[in-house]
Amino acid sequence: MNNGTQPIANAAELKTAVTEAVHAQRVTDIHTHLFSPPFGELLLWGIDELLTYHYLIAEVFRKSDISYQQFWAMTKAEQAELIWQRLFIENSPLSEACRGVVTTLNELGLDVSARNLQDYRDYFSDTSVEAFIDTVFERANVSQVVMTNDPFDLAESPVWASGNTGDSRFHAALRLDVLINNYPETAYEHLRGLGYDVDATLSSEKAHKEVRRFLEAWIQRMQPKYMAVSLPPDFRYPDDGILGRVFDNCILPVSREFNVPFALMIGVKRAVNPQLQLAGDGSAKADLSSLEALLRGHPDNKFLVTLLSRENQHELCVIGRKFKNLMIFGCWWFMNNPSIIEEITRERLELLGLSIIPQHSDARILDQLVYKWKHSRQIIADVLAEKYQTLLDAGWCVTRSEIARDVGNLFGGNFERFLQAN
Ligand code: RAT
Ligand code: ZN
Repeated sequence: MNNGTQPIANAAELKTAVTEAVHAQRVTDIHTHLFSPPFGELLLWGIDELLTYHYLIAEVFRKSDISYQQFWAMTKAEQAELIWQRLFIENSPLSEACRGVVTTLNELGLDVSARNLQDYRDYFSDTSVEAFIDTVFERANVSQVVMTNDPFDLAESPVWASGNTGDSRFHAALRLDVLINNYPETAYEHLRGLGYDVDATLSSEKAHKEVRRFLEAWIQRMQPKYMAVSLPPDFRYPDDGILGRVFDNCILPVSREFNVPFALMIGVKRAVNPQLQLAGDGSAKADLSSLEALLRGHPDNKFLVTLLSRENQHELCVIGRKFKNLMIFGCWWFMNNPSIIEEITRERLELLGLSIIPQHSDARILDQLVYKWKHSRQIIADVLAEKYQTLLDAGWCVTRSEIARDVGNLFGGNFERFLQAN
């Protein structure tokens, strides 16, 4: 009997070994929009939230005559019923976001063949959020998740002020979109209101020092795994505007000093169709020479990067080969579809080997951890099996314990080591 240290003998054994290793591996989910229970209503869960996920809202307008105005005037329950009717009953739920709802309900033990929305609602109303967190983490085989925490969001601040963020499986990420992308409109007044002596264009030494003081205070409070921002495709660096000044004089020095990496999520075109609200964002190809300049100019800073355009993915892998201060992660948002995950994962393994974080969930609704990880695990296992097979074909030996080691690194070890590295 192979106890894990003997070479795997053939293709069938390899396929089973890889699939088992990938499914057995607990995951650190490095980017979600989930919250621990003390954040109250910010933590979304349950069937009506699942059905009104913004990915599904975008889809329902394509299959219904409802106007934007009518839709937004509905209650959440009514919106969920419309989406259920149009996208699951009157059409087969083939899209990835629709399939995700089916997988989730099925994995939770609900009867998806009955197609009875009320039964699903009853299931959730009989469960407490704490119990449901345990159920979901167990089914998804997720050990910890990283939240997205906005220091400018007044709904979050009382929890941070209380010092009690509850469940220790939820970690913080200090999200800086408002500071970087909305400084004149929002961040400036907010900072002044808190007593930070900043100016409107962030031009003085004094203002830079004040923003650093703000960031340091939040790092102490949140103990974030990283700082993060989403950026448009026309993001440029170096930059002589506010973005450049925030990067160079505030975030990058603090990131270095506190050893908290900076995560860049590049390629989002916000509000392409504002009528769709959160569902109205689009994507476009970015100019990655700016990313190269950032990595080259700041070799002592650590960057986590994910991109929204399929066209950028190969170039990003090449950049990864040049800069060890870059950790590539996840298949973000419009990339989080089976055909694209498969392509990107294969591309990354071929160019970067095992030095990547192949996936994050981006779950906005707790239940989604179940399907996002089930779907991704399947694809990652298939691609890995194919890659190990090519090694076997070349005469190399692999053991089950080596596969478990590699999978452990992909699903958590690489992230931890990147955070620890100096
Ligand atoms: O994937 C999403 O749900 C998007 O709406 C965004 O939240 C994106 O992931 C982001 O973090 O900006
Ligand atoms: Zn996100």
